[in-house]
Amino acid sequence: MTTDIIHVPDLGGAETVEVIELCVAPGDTVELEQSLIVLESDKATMDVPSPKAGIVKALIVKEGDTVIEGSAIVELEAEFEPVVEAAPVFASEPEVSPDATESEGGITSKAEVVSEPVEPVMSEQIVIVPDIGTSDPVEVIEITVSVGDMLSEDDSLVVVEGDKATMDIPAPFAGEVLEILVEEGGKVTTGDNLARMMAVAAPAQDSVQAEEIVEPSVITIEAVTSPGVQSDSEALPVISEAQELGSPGVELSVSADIYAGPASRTLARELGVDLRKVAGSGPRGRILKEDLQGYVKNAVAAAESGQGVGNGMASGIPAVPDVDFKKFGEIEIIPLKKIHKLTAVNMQRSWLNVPHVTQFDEADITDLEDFRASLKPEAEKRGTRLTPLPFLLKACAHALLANAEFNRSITSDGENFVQKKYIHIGVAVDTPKGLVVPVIRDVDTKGLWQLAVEVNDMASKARDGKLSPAEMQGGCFTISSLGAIGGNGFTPIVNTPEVGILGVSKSQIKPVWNGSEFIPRMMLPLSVSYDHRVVNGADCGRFFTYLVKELGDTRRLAL
Ligand code: CAO
Repeated sequence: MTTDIIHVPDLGGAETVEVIELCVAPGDTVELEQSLIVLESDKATMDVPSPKAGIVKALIVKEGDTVIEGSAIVELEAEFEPVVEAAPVFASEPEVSPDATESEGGITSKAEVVSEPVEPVMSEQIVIVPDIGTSDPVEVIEITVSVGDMLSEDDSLVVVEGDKATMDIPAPFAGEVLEILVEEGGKVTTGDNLARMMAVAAPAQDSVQAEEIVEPSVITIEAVTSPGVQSDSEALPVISEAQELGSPGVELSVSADIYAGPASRTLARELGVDLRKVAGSGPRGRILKEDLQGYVKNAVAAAESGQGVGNGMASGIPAVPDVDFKKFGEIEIIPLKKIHKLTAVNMQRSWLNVPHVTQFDEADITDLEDFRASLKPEAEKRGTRLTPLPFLLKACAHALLANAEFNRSITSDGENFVQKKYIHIGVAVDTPKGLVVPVIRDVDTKGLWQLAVEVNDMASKARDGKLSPAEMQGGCFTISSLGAIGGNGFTPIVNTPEVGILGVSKSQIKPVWNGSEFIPRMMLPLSVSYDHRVVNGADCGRFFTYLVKELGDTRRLAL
């Protein structure tokens, strides 16, 4: 037995990465190459496999930590002498001696029978688009790697989307990405060049030559199913064509736009869980092992209580029946994009878990609008736009500071409130791809001009699809403004685990009674939805009255 410290291996170009999942706990027995932790950079997710079998003595990192190549991650009591000092994340398998036999101690392992680490053979390869089951060009909707990334075999290279399906094209071998030969938004078809890679292969298995063109061996295809058409062959032409062609490399598998790491996928296979039905609670909706465990727990509870698993969330709510709409007229099937699916999951999760109440009020923003109009020339000079939104952000920050119960979250076990001492506010942005919520940080410490610049920057980045996950995390409260679009009021859904959300509708001039006469005032209709487990109607009344007062007196916003 030896005690070893396992370090973060070569990160393939990434400088810092986040620990997003711990796959083991102290006391766990791990096998060679079993995942220890999962790391995520802004470009890729990678498992760190154990370079040896043994028992985990201690975890040196925790979820959310940022690490670099060489950082210590796990203390491991190895069962036997290591084969390699630290297995790289995407290393090829160590060579196994052909005459490997069971040892006297009864332990059979690759580690025992190999005496020397094997130098990988490198060869340059062009990866081409495999048989995608259709002759129509498909769109590259996501490039999941960057030049310099080290990939394992089957790691996703790009995601392509045809009319009826989304496909993940994985690396056909482990190696380094040297060049990406396609662009996001570009069209490709079977046989097109996709990427240039430096393949890493163990000599014994190495059957490819430099510059040889190889096809990815596996592609995963998501069947797009829709109500009433699951049994209709027309609905799945990509898959059925591929199957008819007998394409050996095509494997119907878990959807490419299911965001889950290898450890969760393995567990899902073991448990027989369809990952499409599991809501991910990790960053960017990533499905964690806990999500799978929760799903199975709920499914068992629902089955035992005789309830259905109607909507796939084990809620016991009867499922909406499938309808064959074709019976009633012409239809078109439009597959949901990943962002729509994530929004749907988040909305449903909040709607089902959070007891929502919505209250309404109006703010008199006549003076605010006069002040804003007077600042327009300066805004132009500064090269920015000053809409009502920065004022709303500032007013919400003040209302949150004065009503701290709105700046809380409730823990999932219902035992504690988490009181936040910072004021980060999300702004819902409507983009051509769907709804996203960038978060403006420390709103209470910023002036109107800075907020205007940040809102405009965030909204542009959101529309260009350039927001990083970090820029969409950490919100305490959200503003959803439909003011530029119209409407008198709406009931926004809380962006859980936040407690409240402000809905902003279109301002208009209304007659307001001042005690002796009606006078025209610019009134802004507002709604606040909140989690009734955390705050009650009186709390919201106080929060809302405070907010409306702030908006009615711009001098207060300067305080
Ligand atoms: N009443 C009247 N006019 C309003 C207004 C309101 N409440 N809010 C904004 N406006 C005006 C602005 O002042 C601007 O006009 P001027 O240039 O003359 O000043 C115009 O409407 C356009 O504003 P905008 O929409 O470009 O900018 P914004 O700061 O108000 O909003 C953003 C930015 C990102 C919030 C918005 O573009 C957006 O995406 N809104 C949709 C959010 C959404 O979809 N929410 C629903 C989520 S739940 O499905």
